[in-house]
Amino acid sequence: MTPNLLQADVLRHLTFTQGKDAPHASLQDWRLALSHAIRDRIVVPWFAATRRTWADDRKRVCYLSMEYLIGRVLEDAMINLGLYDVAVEAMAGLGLDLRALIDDEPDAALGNGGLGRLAACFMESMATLGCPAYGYGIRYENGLFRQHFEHGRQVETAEDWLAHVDPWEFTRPESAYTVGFKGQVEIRDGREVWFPEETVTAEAHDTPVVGWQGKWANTLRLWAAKGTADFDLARFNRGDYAAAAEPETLARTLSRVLYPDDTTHQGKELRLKQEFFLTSAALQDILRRYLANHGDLGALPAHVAIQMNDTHPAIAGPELIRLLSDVHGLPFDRALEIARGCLGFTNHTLLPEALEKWTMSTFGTILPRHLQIVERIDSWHRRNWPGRPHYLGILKHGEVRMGELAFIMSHKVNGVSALHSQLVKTTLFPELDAMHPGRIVNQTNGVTPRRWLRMANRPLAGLITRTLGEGWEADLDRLRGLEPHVEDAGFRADFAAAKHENKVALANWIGRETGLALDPHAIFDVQIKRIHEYKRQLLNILQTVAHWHAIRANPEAGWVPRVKIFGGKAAPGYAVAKEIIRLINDVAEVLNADPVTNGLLRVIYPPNYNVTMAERLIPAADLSEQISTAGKEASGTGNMKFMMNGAVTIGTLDGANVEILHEVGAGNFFLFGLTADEVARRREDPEHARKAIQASQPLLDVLQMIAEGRFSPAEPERYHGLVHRVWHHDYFLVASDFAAYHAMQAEVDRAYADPARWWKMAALNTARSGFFSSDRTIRGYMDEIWQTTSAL
Ligand code: 26Y
Repeated sequence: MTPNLLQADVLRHLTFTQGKDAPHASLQDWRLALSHAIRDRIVVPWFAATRRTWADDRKRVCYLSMEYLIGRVLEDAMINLGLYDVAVEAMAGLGLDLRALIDDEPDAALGNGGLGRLAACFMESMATLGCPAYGYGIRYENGLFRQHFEHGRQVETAEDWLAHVDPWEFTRPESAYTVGFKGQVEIRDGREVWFPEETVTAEAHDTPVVGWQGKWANTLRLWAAKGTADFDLARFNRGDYAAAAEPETLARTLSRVLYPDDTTHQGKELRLKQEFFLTSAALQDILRRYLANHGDLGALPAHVAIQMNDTHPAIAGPELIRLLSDVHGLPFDRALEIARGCLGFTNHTLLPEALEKWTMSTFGTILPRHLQIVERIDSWHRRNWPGRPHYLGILKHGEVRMGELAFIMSHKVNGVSALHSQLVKTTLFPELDAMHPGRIVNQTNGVTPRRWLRMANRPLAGLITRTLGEGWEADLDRLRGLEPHVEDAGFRADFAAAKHENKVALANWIGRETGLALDPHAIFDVQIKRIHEYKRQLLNILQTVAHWHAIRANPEAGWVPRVKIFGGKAAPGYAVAKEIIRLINDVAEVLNADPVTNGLLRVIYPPNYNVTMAERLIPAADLSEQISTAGKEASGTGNMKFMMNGAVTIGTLDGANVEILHEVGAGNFFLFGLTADEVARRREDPEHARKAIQASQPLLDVLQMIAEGRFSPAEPERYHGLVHRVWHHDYFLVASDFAAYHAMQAEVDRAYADPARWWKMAALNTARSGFFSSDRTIRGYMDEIWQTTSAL
């Protein structure tokens, strides 16, 4: 591919796909034309991969996920195809700046946070590894809401990524399935038959996902909901226009919006319908494809592995049984065994509020046949494991418990970090683990180094290639080869220069966005993730205030300048998280306006954190904040991205931090805080918070200042509730971990003030991050859960 050839392709698409003449083309027209030209190049390996999979009759992975947090596609696709430099030249030849075109693309934000971003990294790694796979999801018209701040408060507005054309998708009106809801079950010819009362059509939209160097491509198949009932022409002719369109409108609500909660399950009917919509369409698609060249459904598990991304698609168990038995005539027990042979379940959270449960009445109304099947699964399980404790079961207290259902219907259940998998065994499913030893396994999460290092951090990626040669992107353990170089002052200077370049770029962007000037020599200290009490942004902001207070008391004490950067959204209904957002913004306003301190400490909270913003922030970070209450963060994946990009972690022994610490070594990680066991014990003391506050003068001062309205002078009592919570309902142990965190932050300052020490730590973080490539994770799933091999 030469720049001239690409240019010709772009002009052809501008003319014949966009229908635009170059002199009248907008930036968006050019972006779409370039995207189509790039997509053409993906189609070649995509077809080849599909043909190969069919020809070899290979086992396929079907990944079922309610969320895919993809971000932008164009740059990633160009990098994986090796066309980035060609594109720079091609577009320059047309008088266009490639960067501007890349920045014109909206983020595909079909996810809330970690779970959705993990699914996106997995899709890329499966394509890189040549693991034949389909990702199944929902084509939400409105992805995760946009966030802006009004007087410091989060305000949500609808996101509309599909308002403009999505150039990456292929619409497949011919691949459509009917999905039913409600209605009755009747016996016909001795078999249960479900007669749904409502039906919708699931229409497939395919996006090819290309792997590193374009050797393989898989499909992300997203379902859009459409009405099945014919448009009511009679009503329309009578002038009843709205009613005529009603069935269509109702159906479309199914793929209208992404639920913006990631921790509180609310039992909403529409959510259950969305989950069934995704799952049923995917399973029908899987069976259709299988039956196209196989007759024996008994061999299904040898040909498809179906992975449930958390419990959200856990209705897959009963639905697969229904399709196999009610539709294809297999006996129930046989159908159950086949389904279990195909299904795997990944758990992503220990928080009880996030575990899905449906009242039997909601469940039975929407999915009457599935409720019967769930009852049979539950009694099958009780029969076969007679020692099962009476309090255990899928159906308990009038509820359907999706965690138990997913567990029982899977041949493997996995957690997402070593600690988390251990806690899944001991706290979430201890009885089921004892009944089914070996079913729970661990697959520590990972992230794709193509997007998160090669693409997001060109300066560092360039240094790595100059030092190690080409090809490390698909063999990340090779980063270990950097280790000997960290003793070399010249290499450390190069490493620091790459970081500095990213910090300057970030400072410029923040300057443009917020008007605030940042000192790129300061420590860039970053906490970006969903806002949640357990993630403890509150601990961070309280410590920031303590630090400010200390600087004010003694401004000439030789402080190391710091920029505190926050990013993240709160679920719209999560009041405490929203108060924390407001507090961060209020504190920022006071601190950034303080002439005594603002050369030494700044607080920045750019609104609307998303994948693209993460790509700007992570490469520029010196310090990665991973400070959750131990035992609460299943894994974390941001922590891995920071490590790869040469940021040092300040963190607790939680989630994958444990493994990061193990890889990087204690000398290169700022560890503090209670362990998961200690957390549990500390909570037993009802006075834990009061004692911790009274033992720490800085914390006492900070809480006092906030309670007095120092950061909310117009409304001094604004944070009384929040401060009261820390004193009296500190479930997440902010107070108990404060002193250790505060002390460790001082240690960070000392380390940063010694450049030889700091840059060695930073470089070792990159050098030892190879384990956290999602390629390693996917290989683990392929070997231990899916029993599939690479087609490459
Ligand atoms: C049912 C609904 C309330 C719900 C929706 C989304 C429940 C949970 C979620 C999302 C959970 C999630 O994102 N969990 C995160 O998964 C990451 C990938 O495994 C982990 O790294 C991270 O620790 C975990 O919080």
